[in-house]
Amino acid sequence: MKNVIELIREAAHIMTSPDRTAVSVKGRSNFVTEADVGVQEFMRRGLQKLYPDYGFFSEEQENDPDYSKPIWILDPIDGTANFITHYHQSALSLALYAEGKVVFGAVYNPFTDELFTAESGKGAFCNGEPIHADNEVEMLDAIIDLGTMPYYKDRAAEVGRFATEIILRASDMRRNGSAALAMCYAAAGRTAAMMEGLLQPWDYAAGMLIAAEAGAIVSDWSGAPLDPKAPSAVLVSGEKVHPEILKMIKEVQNQ
Ligand code: 2AM
Ligand code: CA
Repeated sequence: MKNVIELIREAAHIMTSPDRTAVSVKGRSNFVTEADVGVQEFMRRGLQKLYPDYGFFSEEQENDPDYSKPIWILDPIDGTANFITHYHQSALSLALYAEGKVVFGAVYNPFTDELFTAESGKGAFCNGEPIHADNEVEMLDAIIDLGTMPYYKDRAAEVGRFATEIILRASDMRRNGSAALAMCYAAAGRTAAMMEGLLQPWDYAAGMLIAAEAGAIVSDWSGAPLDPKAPSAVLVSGEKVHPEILKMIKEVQNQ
């Protein structure tokens, strides 16, 4: 996948070049910039050249995915709101889905120059160094990244209840703003877990492989495995906190 990594790094220049943050709005708290489209088109053309037979599924285009052959799943910029405000927590997220599972994932933040990668069965890496989830941390000491689903305002009160319970039961809460990076940070043990109530395949397809290969537990909010073909709630966590977080989710949803 060396050629794909090179392509990703090249595409990410579009994110770091000035004057690319011109915004159009897809919905409330849901943005798209010139750079989103620029990165997508660069990747689409590049991947098409390298792998002419593979499909291409991406956030900023109409999709009619055919999962019977290998297909790329791209979020050209995950963390677009961060991108617009120069918060520097935004990443290109690319997964390859083949024969029923994600076989390759890469999440690249050009602002920190951190590249998270995984191939199935071969471990997970940040800039070539192996990463591991924190499978020892207990709930009391856990730092948990809670995605706030800002585009689903009807779920704001639920997010508030989760924030309260995280602060009470764990050590503290974080909110990165890029789901893909939040998954990689949990994969690298920088947080004990990340959770968000509804994400799209392009948000989590790469992160789910990176996290699993780093030894994290990856599931939806009922504890079931994730299916990268469909929108889902996402939980990535260390082993010890996983049952505690599933219990918290059940309790908050029954409140
Ligand atoms: P984006 O920056 O690519 O839009 C923020 O909580 C996280 O949710 C980000 O990773 C963001 O990705 C993603 N997101 C934004 N809009 C979304 C939507 N309508 N459905 C699901 N996820 C979304
Ligand atoms: Ca995006």
